[in-house]
Amino acid sequence: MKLIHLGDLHIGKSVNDYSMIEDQRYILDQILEIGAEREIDGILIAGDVYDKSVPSEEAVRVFDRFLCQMAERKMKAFIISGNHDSDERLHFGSGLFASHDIYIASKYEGALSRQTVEDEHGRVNIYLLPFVKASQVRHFFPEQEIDSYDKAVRTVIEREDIDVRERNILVAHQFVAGRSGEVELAGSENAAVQHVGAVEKIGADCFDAFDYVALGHIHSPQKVAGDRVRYSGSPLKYSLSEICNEKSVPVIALGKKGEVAVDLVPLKPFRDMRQIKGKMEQILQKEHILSPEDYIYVTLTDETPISDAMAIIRQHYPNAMKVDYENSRTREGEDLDFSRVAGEKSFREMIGDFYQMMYGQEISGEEEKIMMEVAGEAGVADEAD
Ligand SMILES: [Mn+2]
Repeated sequence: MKLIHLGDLHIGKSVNDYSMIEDQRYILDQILEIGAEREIDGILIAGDVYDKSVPSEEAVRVFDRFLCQMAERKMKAFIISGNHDSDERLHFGSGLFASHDIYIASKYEGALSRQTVEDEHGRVNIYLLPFVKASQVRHFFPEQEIDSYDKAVRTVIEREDIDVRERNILVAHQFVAGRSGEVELAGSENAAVQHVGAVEKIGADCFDAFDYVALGHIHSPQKVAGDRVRYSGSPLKYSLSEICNEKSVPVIALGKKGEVAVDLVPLKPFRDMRQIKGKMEQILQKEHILSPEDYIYVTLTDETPISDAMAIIRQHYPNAMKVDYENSRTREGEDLDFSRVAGEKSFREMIGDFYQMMYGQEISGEEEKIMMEVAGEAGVADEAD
């Protein structure tokens, strides 16, 4: 049996004010093509189907089309909610969709939804765990002491009657800490994920009963514990910090019990998100302009700032997202050891040095006076400083 593992689609997301909807429709079509080529039986979607709990009309249309195409191609779908999804809205129609082998679990109701599919090697049980917080699980098991996400997920799994002689898969949307070290964040997860506390981390060993765990929540593709517990990552780059991520879809081939092979199939986006670096003059040379429609992060190495740099760049790269500089001035800034500087200099001297660094000339008496007044009011320096 072959399955595709997806997560963090975030349909409807905008990045730096650019709507990703066209890119998302394109990548979902590509995923269906990969599925058809590899003759997959089903798709696991590990939460964050939508970017917002109230998705836009466009976003709903894109997901509706994806579901219909899966059904048309006789691919089964196993879908859970992520923290970005509304459990009620994602639940809509799920009772009817099940007759087309589209299974959606968007809310934990005291037991996991389990779907069993069969192939020549026997049964495969697919357990669907929608995104849960400790408080939601505590509600169903008031007698248990559930004070962390780890305890919550363990409680949920323990009460399932998992037949470990059969093949078992779990689809979940949680922050799972690997056996060795930390998971690598992509940067486009929401702030809550990035500042996740110990309370929200789940030990990977609670998944020992499963042959494969399809995780969502973290946007960088990675394995968490061996090959069989992994994050598929988002199918597209959703922040500039993901420029170096290579996005892919894991295709899981299940053989006999104990035989799991994961093949990462690279995805080719409609528009890539990438960085270009150089002097303005160079980057605008015709022969250097490749795939101008890409989402571009430009780092200019010109020594003098260029006014309206973004407007100039967008004439050639209409989807340029950000411009910054890397030159002797920014490097000088990096080299400064601020703690040492602060330890030895007065506030007045530091302001003078900073002004010199930014404008390449000495601060005037008038400007210095204003700075000292403001600093005095803010309480960071007194007049005598
Ligand atoms: Mn997400």
